Amino acid sequence: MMKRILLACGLALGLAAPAMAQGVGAGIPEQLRGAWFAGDCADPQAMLVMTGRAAARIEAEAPARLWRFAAMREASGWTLGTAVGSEAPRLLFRPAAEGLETAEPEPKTRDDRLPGEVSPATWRRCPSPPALLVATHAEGIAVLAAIEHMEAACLGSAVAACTAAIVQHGDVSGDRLLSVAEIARLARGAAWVIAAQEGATQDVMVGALGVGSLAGVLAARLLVESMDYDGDGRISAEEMAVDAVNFGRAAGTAAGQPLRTDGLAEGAGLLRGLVDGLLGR
Ligand SMILES: [Ca+2]
Repeated sequence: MMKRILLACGLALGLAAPAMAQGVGAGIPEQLRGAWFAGDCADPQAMLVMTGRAAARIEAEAPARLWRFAAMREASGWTLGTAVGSEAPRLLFRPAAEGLETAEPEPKTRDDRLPGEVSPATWRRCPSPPALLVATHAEGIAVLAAIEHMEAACLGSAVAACTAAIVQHGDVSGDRLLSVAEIARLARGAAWVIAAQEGATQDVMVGALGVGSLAGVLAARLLVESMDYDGDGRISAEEMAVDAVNFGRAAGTAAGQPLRTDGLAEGAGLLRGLVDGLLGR
């Protein structure tokens, strides 16, 4: 049953548990959020996207980087963000005349010596960034932001509040239900976030989106089929929470025999990448 609840609550990522949100305070200042570009706006060398508590750096050739900040504080005139992950990667950022400056300190640089021997990168706003860049990354960025909202709502909250937040932030059409397409969008966005987290190059990210797209639609269909109790083709927050709300009251029966679960596990496997997380598991 817990697995089911996890599936229900799991339209998030097997990244970090959201328990670390506590260290970022109000997060990245509003005026620094959004997309920034390095170089010429017509053909930028790199894009940096800042959300409430994450930064994603996408480059034409070099591997992508994604910092999901667990802690944020002032350091020598910069904001120092420390991200989740085994190496706790750090990113320094501050407003600058042109827009934004960032620096990625060497892992060995002590906090009291920041920024150390690195030259900062300068970022600017571009009123109309290249359409291909926008088309490739817009959905992933939107889902990254939605996941932050879901994590914030799910942290330490009851399952019903968590599922309500998943529906609220995954719902595109405004009917307060999740359709196959809306769940598939979350899956594609999750594939983007995972690719960025794993340091994929842009080419690889585009490929991952293709694969994620296919797997995402299958996983979304499976999820809808498995939880759409009223048969309207969409999932409500209540449908997601049904087992959790009745948790502890299901006594079961000794009759019958276990059904084959291989296929189920495989289907669930598609969702695994989306699953671990929102309830901090
Ligand atoms: Ca909807």
